[in-house]
Amino acid sequence: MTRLLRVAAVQVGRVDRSTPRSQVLARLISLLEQAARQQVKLAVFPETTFTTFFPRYWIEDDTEVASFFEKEPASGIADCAAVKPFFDKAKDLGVDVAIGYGEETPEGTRYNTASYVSNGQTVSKYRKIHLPGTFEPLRFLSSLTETHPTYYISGTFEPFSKEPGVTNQLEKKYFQPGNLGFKAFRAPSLRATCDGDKSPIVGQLICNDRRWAEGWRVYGLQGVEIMCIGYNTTAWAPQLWGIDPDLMTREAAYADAIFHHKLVCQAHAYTNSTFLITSARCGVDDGVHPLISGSMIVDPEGHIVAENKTEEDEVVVAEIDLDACQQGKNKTFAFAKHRRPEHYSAICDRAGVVEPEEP
Ligand code: CDT
Repeated sequence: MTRLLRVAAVQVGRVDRSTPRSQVLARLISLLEQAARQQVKLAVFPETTFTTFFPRYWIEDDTEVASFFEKEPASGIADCAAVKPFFDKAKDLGVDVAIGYGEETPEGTRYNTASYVSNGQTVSKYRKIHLPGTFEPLRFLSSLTETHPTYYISGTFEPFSKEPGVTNQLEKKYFQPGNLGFKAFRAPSLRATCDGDKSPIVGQLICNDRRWAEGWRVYGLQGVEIMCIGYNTTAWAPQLWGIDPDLMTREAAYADAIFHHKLVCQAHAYTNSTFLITSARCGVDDGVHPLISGSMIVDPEGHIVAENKTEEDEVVVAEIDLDACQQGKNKTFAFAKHRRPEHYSAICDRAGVVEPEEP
């Protein structure tokens, strides 16, 4: 039996700090229409899709910070006035969407969130758990190593002196860590369109989460078949990646960032026997902040079956057969037969490294 489904990784190009939401929405709606014309039933969009990737900026004015968040009503993001036209269009076209955005709850708590929305209803919501970066701008790093020892490597960095368009990564400042866990869910709307008797099992992660095996495995243990992951990955930020800017060109840094992106995506899709749809916000924001592309669809054997060709808005489409997940789930990664959780306790017991004693 085959369970065929047409899916898309929707890549979104340059969005500046000053780009109005209305302009972004018009582009997203056009991308939805392009996907629907290709009979796509599930379209995955990037992280913080409706705005630029604002955690790169040190912003003191909370009115500006707030402008990057959607005030999400209890009924879900599809009812949020500022972005409703996008979800109305997806509903009209019969396309399920997984999309990332800055969420502000009715109580005022802010998260880096992705919602899976079908027919105008939120089916599942994920809040980013691994928030990378710092609480304070990197130029203050050395003075903060004592107050925030968990997050800083000691030593001094002087990135501002080398790069005028320096990129911060202030997600710890702007977002609370996600509190919804790694919850897989069924997508019943896709059951009718893929030729099978079971609804696909779907999971969501956001950007930096894709580098951590832990979240993937929690989804793998729920039988996930389609992972949806949007991201904003800085293409040139030696102060973040720990690479000496004097030894590395921008081209080499970009290639390395793409290499690591593909390495983790393909490996984790393979070891959890799942398809992956992963979508970039890319381009050079404000003309000075480069983000990698690399939008792609990966199969459960870890192969890339479709990928982006540009650094701009683009719909990357593939027809996938969900039954291809069964080979890995039943053989190499038949978890119930081969896993040994009695030896994995350190993964849950601690966050940091405890080295063995010297003999
Ligand atoms: N958005 C996001 O999570 N970006 C991170 C950058 C890491 S910088 C240390 C990423 O993992 O791509």
